[in-house]
Amino acid sequence: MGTMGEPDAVEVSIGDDSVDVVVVGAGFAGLYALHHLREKGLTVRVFEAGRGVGGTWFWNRYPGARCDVPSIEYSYSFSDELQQEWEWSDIMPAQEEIERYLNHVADRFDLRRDIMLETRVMSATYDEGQHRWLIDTDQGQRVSATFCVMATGCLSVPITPNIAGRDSFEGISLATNTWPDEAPDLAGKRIGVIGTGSSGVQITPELASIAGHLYVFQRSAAVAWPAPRGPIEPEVAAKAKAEYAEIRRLARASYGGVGRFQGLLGLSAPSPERILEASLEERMAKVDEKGWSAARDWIDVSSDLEANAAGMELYREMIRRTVHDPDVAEALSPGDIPIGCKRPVFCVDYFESFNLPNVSVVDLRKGAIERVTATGIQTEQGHVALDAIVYATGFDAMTGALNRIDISGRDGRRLRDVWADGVGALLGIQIAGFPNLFTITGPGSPSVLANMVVGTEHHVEWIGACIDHMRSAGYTSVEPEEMAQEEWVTQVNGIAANTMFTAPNCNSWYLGDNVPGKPRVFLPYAGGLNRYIEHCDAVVAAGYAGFDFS
Ligand code: NA7
Repeated sequence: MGTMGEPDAVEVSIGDDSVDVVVVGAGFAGLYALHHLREKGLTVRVFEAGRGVGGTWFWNRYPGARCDVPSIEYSYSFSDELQQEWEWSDIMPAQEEIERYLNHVADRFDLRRDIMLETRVMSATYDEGQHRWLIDTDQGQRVSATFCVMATGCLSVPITPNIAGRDSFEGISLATNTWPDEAPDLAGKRIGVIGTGSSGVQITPELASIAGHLYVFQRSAAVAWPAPRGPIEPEVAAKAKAEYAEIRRLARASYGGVGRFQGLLGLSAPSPERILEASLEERMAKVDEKGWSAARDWIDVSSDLEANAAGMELYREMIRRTVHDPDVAEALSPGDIPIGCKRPVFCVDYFESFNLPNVSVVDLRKGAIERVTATGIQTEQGHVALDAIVYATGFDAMTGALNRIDISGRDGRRLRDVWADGVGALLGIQIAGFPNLFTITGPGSPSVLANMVVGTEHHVEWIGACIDHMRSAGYTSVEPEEMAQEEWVTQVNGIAANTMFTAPNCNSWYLGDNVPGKPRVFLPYAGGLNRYIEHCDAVVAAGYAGFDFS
């Protein structure tokens, strides 16, 4: 195997320009789709824009990049040999380890011969007469396929914030989501990080350890939960290998696709106590006992806004206990957004970084960024002179990667236009009007609310079974019935309506708030991976109810 990002040269079988399946993307989803569908005897071609396989784990190679799901659970289940032979070293895997794992998978299952790297799919057009998709790439290829599987990822389109003067900066500009293989040396430099989502929070301690001075430009204070890190104990790894079947079963039977190791995420069920019935002393006693997780350890925090605000006060108390300077603690404290609105961030040494003399927070709630200058960042509060700016500003989530491709379905309808009026997909797997096009972890599926590996494996297997069904019954095309899709979208919206995800004061990338002009709708299915899988199984048992075959 090659080193990170440099796979050995392989012969790619460009072969025939007509295949059974085109898969777009070679991350977790695309690699498994290739393997699984190839095992069924289908011819598969994968196109991947990156220089290497790995998707998210290829692009996000910034210092500190790490998964927030335990490694033992953030791994493929489809091959027992693979899970027995692979050794995870860290409890929560770092980017480098996951990228190495995915390169191993590509080699072990001989996947590379069907993957065209550095090839971006520009358009996908359904030829109704032929019942085939025509896929065009930026390298000038045109391939026709019976099925098109979009394994394009949920967080794969970086956002370039529209900050005036961005290009005028004369120092080093970097982005976490497109971090170069060989980044310039930042040691001793004055560095500004913009953004305090997972990426900004993860890179902060790393940059703090090398910067002359680090300025963290914070628009919304992160709700970041210190989480366990470090090596996996050998006994834990050995036990996991012996019990993988049960670990996988529990994952699919859980809300978030993490079963056995839920405790590591602080996702265990809260105590049955209600914070609104507890005295201040009782609340503080819980902070003394449970630390950060005290804020969430009440049954009513996730369902009642007043209780949620009381939980947030305990969270702020933990910040005050961790950050020495009271003004800095106040600056790092979330305002009135609810716990559970934005995606939780897991962190190590994030708050502690602000106790270092070379780290400052620039609280943009007191005055926004006005522009980037040649020498730094001008905010309404003043100018900060910088040698480097790191953008940790996020992604056009869920729909961005699909809308970036010019997808035309039946009757020439374009996905971008269809979704401009409202995003719809049945089960997050297929879209009405786009026959034989499958989306892996698309909008309306649990996707980013659950362990992505479990979600992608489930979708790939569902798609494989659907194709088997079509082949055995002699069908040439499948697509959702409009009515069934509408009902599913209504169900997805209804579930989200009763959660903190859509509470007042909540803005998040789940809702598309971070992309100017994006329709505001909660995109993932919030009913739990377990319930979702049960629903998908019921659809199949009812003869693919809601799907139209011809
Ligand atoms: P996120 O979670 O979308 O975070 C982006 C951050 O950047 C967030 O704090 C934003 O503030 C901030 N942001 C974005 N644009 C600006 C501008 N123009 N000015 C100031 N601040 C800005 O992206 P990540 O890459 O950290 O994480 C994405 C997911 O990847 C994560 O949830 C994990 O699932 C893995 P805001 O909150 O919008 O006020």
